[in-house]
Amino acid sequence: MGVLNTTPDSFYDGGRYAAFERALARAEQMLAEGADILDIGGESTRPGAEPVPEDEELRRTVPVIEAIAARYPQAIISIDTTKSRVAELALHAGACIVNDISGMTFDPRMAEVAAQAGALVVLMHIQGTPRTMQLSPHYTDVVAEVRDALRAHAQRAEQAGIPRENIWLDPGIGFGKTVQHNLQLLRHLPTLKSLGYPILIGTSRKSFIGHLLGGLPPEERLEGTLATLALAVAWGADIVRVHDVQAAVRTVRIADALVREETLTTVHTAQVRKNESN
Ligand code: HH2
Repeated sequence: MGVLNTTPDSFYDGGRYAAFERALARAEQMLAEGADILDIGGESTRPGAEPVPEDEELRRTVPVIEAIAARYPQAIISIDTTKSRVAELALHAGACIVNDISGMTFDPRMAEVAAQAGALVVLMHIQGTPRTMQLSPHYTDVVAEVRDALRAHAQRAEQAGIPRENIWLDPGIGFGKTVQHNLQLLRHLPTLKSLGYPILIGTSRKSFIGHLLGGLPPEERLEGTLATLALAVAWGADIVRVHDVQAAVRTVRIADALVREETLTTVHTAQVRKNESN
């Protein structure tokens, strides 16, 4: 899953793809580099970020989704949002996945919108909100608490009419977690896998990598990111959300070949296509 933020302020690609033509060119490049999914976001969720008004998020995302869907019909498009209206219009414009960092808890209509559209959902764990999440993350047992929260998110989604096979889970690396919490969650991915859903991991260029490397900025966190991807795949991750598609594809293909008998990326792509309703 390649990240395409049409925001002015995302922590790594903010401002790079806010212009329409630049966003389209980036989409084309990521597809050429082997991305199966493009995740389009119009609101930064970096620590301390303030919410973006719905109209502005729509303005940033919907025209880009429409244009990508028209120009690259093979692209599988995901909308990275917590707002049901944004999800609804993005699905109408050609997206088929809703990636919700709140696990569909911030907006009470989100599950209904996703269910009605037949969308696949990514349900992520977050402690708090982007504005507050890094102030003082606290868990007694981070792995058990995130597992239980993700199980509850999946159950709520199924009760709202989203079929089990349309649900992916994500522990939310960096979302209300210390460096140690992130490391524990990655190390214990098999515990999250035991819930029985595909697992998505988003470590790309995040601050725990910079921290572990003595304070490197986002621009210098590629190798660290690739190390997390290889191990995440070995520990059971099914989808990785990344800024650097070519490097990530090469890394996970080798990791996959070493630890798995089939390339699950292909399986999931087929699954999303099958579920696609628009
Ligand atoms: N991370 C970010 C945004 N969305 N979605 C999922 N499912 N998992 C993640 O780990 C995840 C996510 C943060 O990264 P980015 O989009 O690059 O930054 P920003 O929130 O500043 O736009």
